[in-house]
Order: sequence, then C-alpha cells, then structure tokens
Amino acid sequence: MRLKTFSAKTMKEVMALVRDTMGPDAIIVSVEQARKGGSVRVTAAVEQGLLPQRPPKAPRPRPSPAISDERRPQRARSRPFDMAELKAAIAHHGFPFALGERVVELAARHDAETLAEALAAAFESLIGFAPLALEAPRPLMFIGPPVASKTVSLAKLAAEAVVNGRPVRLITTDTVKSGGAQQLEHYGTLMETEVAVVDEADALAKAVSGAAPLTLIDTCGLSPFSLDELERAVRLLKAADAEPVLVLPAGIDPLEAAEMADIFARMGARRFVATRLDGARRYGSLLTVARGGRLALAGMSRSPYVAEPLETPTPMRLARLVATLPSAKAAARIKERIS
Ligand SMILES: Nc1nc2c(ncn2[C@@H]2O[C@H](COP(=O)(O)OP(=O)(O)OP(=O)(O)O)[C@@H](O)[C@H]2O)c(=O)[nH]1
Ligand SMILES: [Mg+2]
Repeated sequence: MRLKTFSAKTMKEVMALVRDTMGPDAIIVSVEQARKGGSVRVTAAVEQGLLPQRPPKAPRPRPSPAISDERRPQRARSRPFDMAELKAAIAHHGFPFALGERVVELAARHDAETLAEALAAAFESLIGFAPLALEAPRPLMFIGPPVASKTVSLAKLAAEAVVNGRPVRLITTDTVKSGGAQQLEHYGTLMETEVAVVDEADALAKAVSGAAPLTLIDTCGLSPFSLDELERAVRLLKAADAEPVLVLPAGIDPLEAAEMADIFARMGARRFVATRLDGARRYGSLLTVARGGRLALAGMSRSPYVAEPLETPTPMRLARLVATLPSAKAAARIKERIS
C-alpha cells in the first residue's frame, strides 16, 4: 500500500491530480479542507502492484469503456447484432429466466444493428427511467441496505446542486453508525452547506419545515428483513413526508435484490439509484429490480468521487453497460500487474 497527499483549490482539481498520479484504483483515505487559503487536501492510497508505470507525461484520466462509448457514440464498439450474442450477455449477467426471455422477445421485435441497440430497444419498453432532478417537491430520503452508497450518492446530488448554484438542504438521520453523521457533515463542510443531524421523527419534521427546492435526507443502513429497522425508517419517512429513494449496489444476487426492492417498494419507493457499477461486471440484479415497472431507474454511480455526479440513466446507457462484456485480455493484464 502506498500513500500520497495532494492539494488543490477545488475538490475536482485535487481528484484529477489523484487519478493522474495514482491511477483509477486509488482509494481516498482522508479529505481535509485547509482553514486558510481554501485549499482541499486529499490523501489517497493505492496497492503497490496497481501503481501505474510512470509515464513521460501525466496521462489523461481514462473513463470506463462504457462511459467512453457513451461520450463517443459514433465510435462505440458496435458489432452486428446477433441473437447468440444477446443470449451470451443475458447468461453472463445472470438474468433470471423469465426476464431473459422477455428481453430476447422485445429485442427481436426491433431491426437493431448492434447488441446495444437491441438491448436499448428492449429496455425502453421494459424499464422506467425517472432521473433525480436538482429540485424536488418533497424531500428525498436515501434508503437502502448497509454500505449501498447512500451517503455518497446523496452527496453527489448535493454537490451537483451546489455547483449549479441551486440551494440544497442536507439532513442526516444516521446517528446509528459510528461516524455516519460525520461523513455527511464532512461533505457538507466541503460544499459549505450546513448539515442538520436528527435522530427522531419529531426533530426530522421540524428540520424539513419551510420550503426548500431540494431537501436530501441520509439514513443509516437498513436491513429489509428487520421489522424494527423498517419501522424506524417508516416513522422518519412519514415525519418528513419524504419520497424514499432506494440505493442499491450492482453485483448482488438478482433474486435477493428483487426481494429487497419489493420490500422497499412497499415502503413507498418508486425509483432507485444503481451504485458501484464500476466495481461489478454483472448487472442482472439491477435489471431485475428495474424490470416491469418494479422500480424506475433514477441514477447511476460508477465512482466513489463526490465530485463526479450521478449519471442520468437512459435505455442506451444501460444497454451499453450490459453489452460491454469483460474482455479476457483486460482481465489477463490486471492479473499480470497485480501478481
Ligand atoms: N467504486 C465505487 N465506490 C463507491 C461508489 N459509491 C460509493 N462508493 C464507496 O462505497 C463505500 C460506501 O459508501 P457510502 O456512501 O458510505 O455507503 P452508505 O450506504 O452510506 O453506507 P452506510 O451508511 O454505512 O450504510 C465508500 O467507501 C464509498 O467511497 C461507486 O459508485 N463506486
Ligand atoms: Mg451512509
């Protein structure tokens, strides 16, 4: 493990330095805001074996293949659409049988030239898309299982609002996890936005009173199978008259994800943010949660960096993600570098 500290005027600049120097696998260990001068100091760590070779010139940050496809639609690695490829993608991502059959049926109705186009056409009819906006009539309460990326997703949306000069009100109810409230307070300090810490329904009702264009409420990790935890969450939701937004990481078992989504939907969740897309290669769970109008897709996260906003989901973005299968060459390169 190698540690290095970087300073710059803004979070965005310092994150670019981290990625240029330490590569995309760097992990942020700490973030500090200097009292004077307004600079941000970030300490990052990277495994020795993953350190990039020192290039003659600092390389530009390289987005994941799916993102680069999105930015350069004309140059997307499009291949002629072939039903066998679609079936291979479905098997790779572990779509439950009925979902896989439905995707094949919908994709076959379109005269698509590429796998991504065929998938996009299927997702357009199968999945709801309801992106989070920088204004919301009701407070948004980010809920979900532990370590799903609730706080980071909320902070990404808040940072985007702040960067666009939109007022945002931040509240955390995470007084359960040690350091839970401090995590959001820390992001709040960087964004120069106060964070209200409340742990009871009455206090939350007071904290959300008065109009605000965007109120974001963080919560502690919630087991969908614990009645006590669900009851606390429902009390908080009612007190704030908030919209619950489910946050779910990629790469979990599709049937487990579907069961969780059904429970959170009963609490009133109608949309979800799919997170940690960069840390998984199988997206069957996300499709299972989103299919058939179960929950609409509200945002996508593929980095832990708060400065990088949630991506707006579209049928084509989702299709490119599913169509980009891991390459054996890339896997071999990674193995070689870390051995
Ligand atoms: N690679 C990657 N890491 C992420 C992403 N989103 C969040 N993380 C990291 O995942 C970890 C958990 O994120 P949090 O936002 O703290 O998760 P949480 O759901 O609030 O966790 P609890 O409050 O403990 O339940 C942190 O280390 C984040 O930096 C993402 O999209 N990609
Ligand atoms: Mg949290």
